[in-house]
Amino acid sequence: MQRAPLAGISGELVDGRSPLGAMGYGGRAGVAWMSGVNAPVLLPDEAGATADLWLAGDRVDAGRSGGVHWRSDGHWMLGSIDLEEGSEGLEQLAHNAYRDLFQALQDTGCPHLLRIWNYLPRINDDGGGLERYRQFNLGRQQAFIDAGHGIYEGSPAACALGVQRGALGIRFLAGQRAPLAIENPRQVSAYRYPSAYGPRPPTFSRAALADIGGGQLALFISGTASIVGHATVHAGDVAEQTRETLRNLDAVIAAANARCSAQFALDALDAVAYVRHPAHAPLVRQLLEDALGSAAPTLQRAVYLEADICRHDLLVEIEAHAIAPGVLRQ
Ligand code: 3EB
Repeated sequence: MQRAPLAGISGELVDGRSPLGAMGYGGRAGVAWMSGVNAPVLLPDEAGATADLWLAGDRVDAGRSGGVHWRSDGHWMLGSIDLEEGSEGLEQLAHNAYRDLFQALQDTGCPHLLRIWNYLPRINDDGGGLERYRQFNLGRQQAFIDAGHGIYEGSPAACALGVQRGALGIRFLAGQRAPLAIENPRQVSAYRYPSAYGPRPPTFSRAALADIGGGQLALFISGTASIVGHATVHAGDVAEQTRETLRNLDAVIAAANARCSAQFALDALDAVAYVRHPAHAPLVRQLLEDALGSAAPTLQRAVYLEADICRHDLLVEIEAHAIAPGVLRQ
């Protein structure tokens, strides 16, 4: 399996292995980036299935910045944080994690965040009067403010999923140029959610569009769910939630296409579908097939993971990325 690597590449990928690393799921040897994230793979059951993001470079440095382990080729940086929760609580833990994340950006000379994956233990549990996801949002936003980073337009693309147990796990990709942040016209920007969803809103953009060199653009689509405006729609109905999620993905892809010469498409993505209930995975896959056709690359490559979604009434969330030739329209 070979994927278009991000910029600054020289040399071939051999057996799918790159010097910098890969992000993917499926447990194939050499694709360990997301391992340690406690979100079980539900489908497909064949070994080797992944939704990969490959990076490669000439010379790769590895290092640590506080709790962050990173690898960087000088152009791109992949970072990884796993913090066990002690008595400090999730708000403080998230604050610490993101403080170190911003330090890693400085240490590696890759100041711009493109994409963040957040995995929170017991995301929907009560954390002493406030849901744990809302505690996380407090600590995350404060760390952005402390780092002098904006908390509205220009926030990185992200997802935030719940795992049953283990450490707070964060994976991220940074680079040397700021990506173009994309919002979804069907949805209120998450960083403008009203306080009914928590005292501080989440800090992410709906997607990020980045020039990765070599005439290629990368589109990173944040976790996307059955939210219209700021409200959850189709509570309790996984089928309708999946269809609404596909409409949201279509809309954010159209918004991205309006900002570049590339034509990204719903049926040609590397996607990860998270389902709250493992028994729903076959139905979600069937609905993707009904919508996209069985030959669609998105369907062929999709990986289905078990995870809790950041609102208790959401049953499914889909994140994706794609690479296509093109240039940005600023
Ligand atoms: C939503 O649209 C669903 O907190 O980083 C999606 C993507 C969601 C990212 C985050 C949360 C996050 O609000 C949840």
